Amino acid sequence: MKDVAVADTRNFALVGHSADGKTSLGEALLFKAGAIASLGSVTAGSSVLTTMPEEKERQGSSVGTSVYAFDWSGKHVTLVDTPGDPNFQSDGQLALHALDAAILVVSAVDGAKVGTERMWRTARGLGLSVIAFVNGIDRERADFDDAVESLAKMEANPVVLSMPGAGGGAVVDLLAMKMVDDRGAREIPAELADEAAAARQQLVESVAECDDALLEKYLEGNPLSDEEVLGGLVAGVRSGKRVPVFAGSASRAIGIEPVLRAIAELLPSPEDARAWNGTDTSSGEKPAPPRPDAPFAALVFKTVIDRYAGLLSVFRVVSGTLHPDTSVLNATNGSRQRLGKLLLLRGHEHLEVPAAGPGDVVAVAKLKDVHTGHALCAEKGGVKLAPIPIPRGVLAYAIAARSKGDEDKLFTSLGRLVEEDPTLHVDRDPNTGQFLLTGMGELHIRIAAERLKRMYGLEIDLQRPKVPYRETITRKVENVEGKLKKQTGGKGMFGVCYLSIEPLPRGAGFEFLDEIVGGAIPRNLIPAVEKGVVEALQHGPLAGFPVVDVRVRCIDGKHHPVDSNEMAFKLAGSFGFKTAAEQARPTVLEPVMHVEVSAPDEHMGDVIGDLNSRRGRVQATDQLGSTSVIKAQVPMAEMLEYASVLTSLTGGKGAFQMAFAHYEEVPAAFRDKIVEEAKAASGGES
Ligand SMILES: Nc1nc2c(ncn2[C@@H]2O[C@H](COP(=O)(O)OP(=O)(O)OP(=O)(O)O)[C@@H](O)[C@H]2O)c(=O)[nH]1
Ligand SMILES: [Mg+2]
Repeated sequence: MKDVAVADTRNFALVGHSADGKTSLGEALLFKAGAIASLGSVTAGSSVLTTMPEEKERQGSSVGTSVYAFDWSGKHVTLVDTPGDPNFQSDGQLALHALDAAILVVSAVDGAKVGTERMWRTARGLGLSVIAFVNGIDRERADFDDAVESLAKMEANPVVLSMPGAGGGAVVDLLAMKMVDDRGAREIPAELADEAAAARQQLVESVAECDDALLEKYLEGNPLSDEEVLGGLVAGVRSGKRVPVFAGSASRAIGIEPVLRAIAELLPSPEDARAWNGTDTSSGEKPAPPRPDAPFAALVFKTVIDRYAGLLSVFRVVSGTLHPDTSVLNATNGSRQRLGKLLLLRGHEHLEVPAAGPGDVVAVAKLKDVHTGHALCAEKGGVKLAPIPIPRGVLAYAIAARSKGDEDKLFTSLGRLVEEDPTLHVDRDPNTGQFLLTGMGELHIRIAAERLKRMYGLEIDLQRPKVPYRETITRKVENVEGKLKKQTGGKGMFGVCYLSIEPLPRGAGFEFLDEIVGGAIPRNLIPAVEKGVVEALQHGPLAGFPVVDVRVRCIDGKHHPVDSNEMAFKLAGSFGFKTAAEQARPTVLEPVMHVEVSAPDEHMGDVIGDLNSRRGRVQATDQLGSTSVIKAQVPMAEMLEYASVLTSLTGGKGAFQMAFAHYEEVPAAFRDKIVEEAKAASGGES
């Protein structure tokens, strides 16, 4: 990296749907590039990209991104393997925000799926160059043409650069017009010659369409030279107008060489890749294209806890050249940072390097106040990049240390885990005092629990996610007395307030109005009444859930010149509200979620039927290629185990996202059940 020019630097992420062969392709690329001596297997746990024990336990299925830097044919390349499972896909999306290109891995058997399309849209949305690898051409039922067609349906404008040959044991490279298999390149066999010639013509035509000058030449009947075809392709890829498609088998390392060449020849260098979001503080303009002699700027897209090195911040240098032992600024939170050694990542191995320039990915250990998503910049400013947005988790589980002695450890260990994975959140439930761990889905939380055990020896129990219910009132109640009168020894406590309460619209929260006239309650003691009411709001009259969407008017009161004090009016306010709320026909509110389900068309009926049975309201259905997207609102209580339901409804081809929408009144039949359960739970605690 020190002596490699920016023009010879490449970085890309391997993205796609779960289990379509991203990690296997990464391994095969490293093997064919000579970066590793033998081809490891994902399933056997011997891939250099399978670094976490949690991955080895799950047949190599990735749960986090892996970074591997290698040199090939004069190019310095950084490969980032990303997970396909929706529980962990956000890790890959963070990486895309920091990289220049993506290789979209598509199954030759199923074609593009929900996860394929999601990552394609993210990559394109960010302006990355994309190439596609149709993987598994050796498999029974593989259909390369169908897979290419599925890419066309999601508007990727595929252009085929290599096609399967010899029953999936070789590919025909349509740029070199050679057949490539285990033993190298050779002439295209006669039985494939016609098919290959037709495919080559399609390729030339598609490339010519990207460039007016080429198109004119082509339409006039002049053949395009190899250089012109390559030039047109480069323009097509870098502008996002074309997605070159390669056929192959990752696990058998077939069809890999043409992909390596495409990385070197078609993917952009950092200088001519995407534009960056941010401001150049010296000019106030958008950042200029990256240069090695410009001020330093970088984006942190990953944080890992390394067994030996401790916390590692992994970042992509956007501009400038960084050396070890340099002070920089965290552009996102303003903190000063002293960076120590620069580490190049090769799976779980680190290699100290003397410098890192535009396009390079390096890690630095033990930074404080630097988190995933943050931007770093030179001490004197320069380019301040916009931070990477962090997706928020949606599902909260109550957690507790299994053994009582571990409770202190729980908090610190969770803190470190959240450092590593910003899509995890820890909160404390104000009602129960329990710790809540929020993540992207059930599997995300379970893997987090496994990591706590492995790294800190801490075992935790997960309880079914808790639904944050609320209470509210449904009618107006006027002039309710709240009174405290007490005589102990010579000293008394006295305070009386009269409250009127009424419902407010959903989401309005709480309002307190002071309507006291004539000093019935002294001015300075009215805030005490409000404090008492706010305290009483924490535990509703029905089931003890917090009360929301209510207006409280304090309309009258009584006081005593000696015995009235803050404590007395606080208690009076609290009693008054409790009495009033009980009379105001209280009810329970539940959170309703915006849910977006994507699934292949043929499962749409089942998915909608199931959502209806979950008290869901379907609001819209959209068509994205052969995928249907269903938008609905569904009570959170009905969605707690939806991930596994959707998997069985769609044979693993569906995906969903959800986010909080609003609170709504629970139907009477459910309300009674919720109240009963809450009472049983609080009875059990005391
Ligand atoms: N027959 C065949 N099997 C393959 C091929 N590529 C990968 N596999 C197998 O498919 C399975 C999944 O491969 P991975 O490389 O782990 O897929 P992935 O996309 O990284 O999966 P996630 O990280 O879980 O999203 C493994 O069992 C591989 O051995 C291929 O070209 N042919
Ligand atoms: Mg993987």
